[in-house]
Amino acid sequence: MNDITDEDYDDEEIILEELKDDELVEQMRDDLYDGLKDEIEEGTTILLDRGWNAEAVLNQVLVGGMQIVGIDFRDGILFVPEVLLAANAMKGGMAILKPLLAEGGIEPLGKMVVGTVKGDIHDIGKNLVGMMMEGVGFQVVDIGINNSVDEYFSALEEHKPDILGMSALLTTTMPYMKVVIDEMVSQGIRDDYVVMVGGAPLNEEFGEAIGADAYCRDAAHATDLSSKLVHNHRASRG
Ligand code: B1M
Repeated sequence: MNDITDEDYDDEEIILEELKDDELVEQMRDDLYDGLKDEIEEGTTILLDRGWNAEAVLNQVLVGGMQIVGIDFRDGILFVPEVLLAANAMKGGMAILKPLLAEGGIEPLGKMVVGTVKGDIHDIGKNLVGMMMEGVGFQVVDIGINNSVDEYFSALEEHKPDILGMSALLTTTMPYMKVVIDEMVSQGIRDDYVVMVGGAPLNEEFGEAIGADAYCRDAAHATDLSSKLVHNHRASRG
């Protein structure tokens, strides 16, 4: 007689360590979707132990998984509480990857103040940009979310960075980037900084229209551009 019931199957525990790499990646994407932070941390550690590099774990597992969450959020399949749990799980994995992504840097190439604009609390992309910038050797001052013009200006005054980085994920908050840049122009400080902007709803035309030096479609693009922009900016100022 077979004593195994449906409940036994439901309760069957998945041992992440026993999965092959491709199965583990699939499982971690499911776990991210379900907001299981402990499992994401464990899976991240397993992949690193198996020789995966931090960027591959970040892009193939965490960012890839978050894209699926984004699509289902857009389509009304997931709601804010579930997305928050997924974001929290992603942050757990990112915290493990952060020191490894930062290892690439030798001496600071420059300094960046980065923050999400007023009215906007999305910070995963901004955090990722900060981590990747640290990874290529920039010193990063992260001023968090929901930043007003005054808060950006205080940070510029205090930290005197080469780059001001602004992030926005909402079509309703992205215009605030122009408010900040316009105020920089009025105060005569616009040319003291390289201004980089990014976030899912932005594009190249928007970046140009608001007077930013660069629109960055993703964190890798931000790191690619930043050294060149800072170099040119310093050269132009003698
Ligand atoms: Co929000 N949300 N959300 N959300 N959320 C979006 C952005 C949305 C597109 C979802 C959707 O409908 N498909 C939609 C915006 C629609 C629009 O404006 N057109 C949306 C909405 C509507 C909302 C709320 C209004 C929902 C509500 O309450 N009804 C609300 C707004 C709250 C507020 O900010 N005032 C809200 C809330 C939330 C959560 C709190 C639940 C959570 C945020 C958690 C957190 O960040 N701590 C959340 C999330 C997670 C998302 C999605 C699903 C994922 C965003 C993300 O983290 N992506 C998002 C859907 C989506 O984008 N697919 C969505 C992963 C991240 C790595 O990518 O942030 O694009 P991203 O960053 C990239 C690039 O854009 C770029 O590099 C990064 C890395 O490669 N980049 C920069 C970003 N900033 C940069 C700065 C740079 C350079 C590059 O230089 C300085």
